[in-house]
Order: sequence, then C-alpha cells, then structure tokens
Amino acid sequence: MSTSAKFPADFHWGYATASAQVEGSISADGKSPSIWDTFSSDPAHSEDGGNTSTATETYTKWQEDIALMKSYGVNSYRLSLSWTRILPDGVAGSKVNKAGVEWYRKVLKGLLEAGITPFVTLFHWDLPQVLQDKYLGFLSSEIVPDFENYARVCYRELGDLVQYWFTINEPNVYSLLGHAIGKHAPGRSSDRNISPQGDSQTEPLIVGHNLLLAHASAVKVYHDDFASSQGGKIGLVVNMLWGEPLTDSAEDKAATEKFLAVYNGWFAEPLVTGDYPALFKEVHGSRLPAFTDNQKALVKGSSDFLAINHYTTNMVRAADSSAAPTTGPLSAFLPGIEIGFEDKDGKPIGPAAGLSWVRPVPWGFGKLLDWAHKSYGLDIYISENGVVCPNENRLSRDEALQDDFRVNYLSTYADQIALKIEQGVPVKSYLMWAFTDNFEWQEGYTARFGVTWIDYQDDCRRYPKKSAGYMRNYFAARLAR
Ligand code: GBH
Repeated sequence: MSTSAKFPADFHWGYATASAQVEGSISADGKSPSIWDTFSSDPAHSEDGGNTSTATETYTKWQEDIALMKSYGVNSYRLSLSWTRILPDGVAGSKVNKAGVEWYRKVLKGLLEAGITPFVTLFHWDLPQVLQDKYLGFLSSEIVPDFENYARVCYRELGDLVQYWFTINEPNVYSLLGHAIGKHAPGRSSDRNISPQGDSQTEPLIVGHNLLLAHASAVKVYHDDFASSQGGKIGLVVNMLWGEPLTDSAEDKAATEKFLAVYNGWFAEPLVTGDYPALFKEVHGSRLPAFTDNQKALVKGSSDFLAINHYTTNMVRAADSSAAPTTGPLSAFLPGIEIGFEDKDGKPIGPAAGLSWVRPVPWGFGKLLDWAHKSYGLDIYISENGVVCPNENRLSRDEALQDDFRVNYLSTYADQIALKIEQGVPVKSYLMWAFTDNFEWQEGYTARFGVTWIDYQDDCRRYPKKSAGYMRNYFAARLAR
C-alpha cells in the first residue's frame, strides 16, 4: 500500500444519502406528505412496489448510523432535508415545525461531534405534495418565493451547524424523469400510457427554468444575509455524464458536443454565464423560456462551486434527426443522437453492472473532470458516484457483502480524482453513493447502491460491505495529515 499522500489534508470524503431514500417515518412529528410519499404509495411506480414509508429507518436509527460512519473513517457526509418536516404547509409564511427542525439539529450535532462535516442538500426531489397540488410545483414560477423562504428557514434554523450547502439535487434529472419520462414523481409525460397529463417537449424546460431561478434566489439569500455570519459555501448539484464520440467523424463529434451541452451544460453553464448554452437554445428554440436581464444577473455567479453527481460514460453518435436516443434520460427529449456502451468495434467500454444505465468507465470520469474544469472554472465537489454490483439484489447477504465490483469501481474512480488533482483540477470532495442500500426511486429496494447492506426483512439491520472497509484503508493511506 502506497503511503504517499494523493489527496490534500482538507479533502472531503465520505458517503451520501437523501431524505426520501432513507428516513422513513413519513408522518412522524408533524411531517406532511412529499410528492415521493404520494407517488411511491402506488406500487405500480416501482420495480418491487416499494415506497418511502420506512426506507432504512434512519429517522430512528440516526445515532447508529453516525457511529457506523465513524467506524468507516469518513470525514464528511452528505444528507438532504425534508422540506415537509420543516415546513409541512410548504408555502412562505407558514409555520415552522419545531420537531422537524430539532431532528435535523440532533443529527447535525451528532455528526459534528463525531468529527464528520455535514454537506446538506435543501432539495433532493421530495417536494411538499401541497405545493404540487396548489400550483403544480416547479411547473409554476410561484415555487420560487416558496423555495426561497424554505431556504431562509433552513439557514436560520440550521446554518450555524452547516458549512456546505447544496441547493437542489440534479435539476436535469428532476426535470426529465419527472416531467418527460414520467418515471419519477410527479410522473408527468406526453406518453398517455404513463400519465394523463404532461408534455415531454416543453414541461422539462419550464421546470428546469424555475429550478434555476429557485436555486439562484436561495443562493442570493445565503450570500446576502447569512454567508458573512455563518461562513459557509453554497452551490448547485448537476448530474453529469461523460460522452465520447463513437468515431472521429465531424458528425459524431458534433453530436457529442450537443449531448454534453444539453445534458451537462443545461444547468452548469447558466451558473457561470447567466444563460443557457447556445447549443441548448438551438436545440429547443422557442420552447425554451428566456431569462430576463435581472434573472440573468441573479443566476450568473450563483454557485460558489460546481457539485457533480457522476455515474457513467456513454458513447455518442449522430443519428437520423428523427430518431430518439436509444436509451437514457434524454430519450424523450433530444432527437438526432444515439448513445450506448459499445465502441465502434462493438466492444463494451465497461463491464455490465447491476443496472443497465451504469457501467464503470473510470477514464470517462477523468475526461469529465478535465472538461468541467475547462468549461466552468469552478471548484468541483463530487457529490455522488457509485454503482450496483451485477445481480447484487439476488445474492445472499454473505455473498453481497463481498462487493468486489464496487471496490473496483469506487477505488478506480477515486484514483481519477487523485490524478486530476495532481494535474491541477480543483476537486474538493468525493462523496460516494451511498452510505447504505436505500429506496432507489423507480427501482424500489431492488437496486443496492450502499457500502452498507440493509436487511429489509430484519428491522433494517446494517452490515458493512467489503467496500466500506476498503475505502477506509484507501483514504487512510492517501489522505495527507
Ligand atoms: C442519482 O441520480 C440520485 O441523485 C440518487 O438519488 C440516486 O439514488 C442515485 O443517482 C442512484 O441512481 O431510466 O434510462 O432514464 C442519478 C441519475 C438519472 C440515474 C436517471 C438513472 C435513469 C436512466 N439517474 N437514470 S433512464
């Protein structure tokens, strides 16, 4: 084992979760329903009919979780807040639920006492159902002042315990999966077999626009009224894929550029320029809402850093402009490109994992880090990265604990960060998905991303997988002291 430090002493590493995926106790202590509580209560909406009601019972097991995390050696942990625990009525001016606030204060204090730095996401998709009912959530610009108010309450009630805020998780995924593909809450789509309502061509763009304005407004509140006293940083989390042109042809290169601009650039570029990428505007034309000058000024510079969730790489090729991409989150949305996992000789660029959309391609991660640095120039926080092992959910517990596929994925992706830091890319964190197996949205409980195995048949007991110990040793050997 190499003892030479590859990561600076202030590098943040650890694991991530999100409220709806782990907390459970969905009506405890005054919490109101979120759109994911409602959506997942229909068993047709997930692979195994699973829902958010118990999840991994973190609401009651939080102390055990912090102790476990401490034993994993981490110095950081990413969690998200349930809007519906803190403001059950959702809207600006409504009553703050003390019990909800108190639960988060206990957890945050527990983390700090354990020497673990919390990274806190305000919104990881669990919108108050009351706001979806009232004005269709992020389809309406009415969401912006309500989100701004929610953010202010969080900074005021919890900000003394938080130095790293993430406003919104993966606006591209929330827009596309919730309002074009329809597999995520609120489940809207043009496909009438999926949803009675929705327009996959326009709604994701409107939702995306309001997400950016909500993000930027929440950041302005922090910068204006809290940053100087609380001293923290705040930014947006964007899901990014790497795309590699299938061939050297001008068409495939152009298709790849378009793919990166549309998927990655949609939310990252406005943070820096105050506007959408030119290619994104070209693709969507008049369907895309325009920013006013005031909004541009608000959005420009609205992220202290760029937080990236990254899982995989796709090969990209130009296709007939009427053809939708064969797979992936853009399938309902970006014609003219095809994406896949095979190179031009038909060879897979990475081995199959436990879910069809993700394959380990560590070199693609390295290229993405270079590209993101060159394109946006912000400090980079990796806020999610992880994988499901082949067949993982069908293995016995003992078999599943030997997760060598994940060990290999996480350690080779971490190696890419070390390499890029050495080359001058300012990567500040590696927060892996996920701390434990959890409620994996449309996959229900069938996709196990955790470094901790959860026994759903036995009171959600926790069992560390091999990867948890491996990554502890990995960082013990490489993190400068
Ligand atoms: C993240 O999203 C989420 O932030 C996290 O909550 C989640 O648990 C984690 O990933 C693991 O999935 O059905 O073909 O459209 C990752 C981005 C985008 C990955 C949508 C799955 C579905 C592909 N996700 N994608 S498709």
